[in-house]
Amino acid sequence: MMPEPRIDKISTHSFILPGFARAEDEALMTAIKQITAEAPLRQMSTPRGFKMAAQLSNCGDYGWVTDRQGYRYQQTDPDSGEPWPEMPALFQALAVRAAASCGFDDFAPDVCLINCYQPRAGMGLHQDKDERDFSAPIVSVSLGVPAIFLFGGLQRRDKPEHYLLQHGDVVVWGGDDRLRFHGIQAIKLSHHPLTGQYRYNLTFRRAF
Ligand code: MD3
Ligand code: FE
Repeated sequence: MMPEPRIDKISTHSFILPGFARAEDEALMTAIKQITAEAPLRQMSTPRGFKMAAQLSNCGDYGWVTDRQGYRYQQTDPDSGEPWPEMPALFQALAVRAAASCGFDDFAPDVCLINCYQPRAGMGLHQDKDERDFSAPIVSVSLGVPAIFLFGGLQRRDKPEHYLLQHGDVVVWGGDDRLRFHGIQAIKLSHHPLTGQYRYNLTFRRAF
């Protein structure tokens, strides 16, 4: 029998699905390798001129980018001028299934941002607010070495809760939680058989 998928509700409209993507881990990593061969992972600069710790790339109709001009979504890779690689059907189906299992029907992601964290890399507290409307949820898939994610409130000063995200875990958040501050603590040095010392995170969004 298929195991019943577990859903940990961490807030009104936020959910952790432990191991939800595990059965597809090798196919997901193979696709990540193909995408990043076309659109390489790179450390982008923030508008203030700092390099982000995580390396990133995208697939889908749009990609999230940052440089001296600001944060935005665009249809082309700024390094090559080429369109971002297509979002694999496997990615799309996983994100839609995860969203639906948390009550978000008809999720139609047009972006998959790929983050790659090396040991000691993290991501400071921020909101995801570059999307045109906030009615769609966001789905995140964690692969490789574990990370502690910081789940804050709607104000930067709200004290964040800590959750461990492990290989294959999926997080879905939307509705009242869509604009919560969140971040990733610096990754500890460890090893995962599929990813080595790295953590990969896929975030599926509806940008436009
Ligand atoms: C947001 N990425 O790319 S996703 C990002 O793991 C980003 O790479 C992180 O934040 C990463 O913008 C975090 C996981 C996550 C989990 C719970 C949240 C994001 C959340 C709850 C509320 C808002
Ligand atoms: Fe974010």
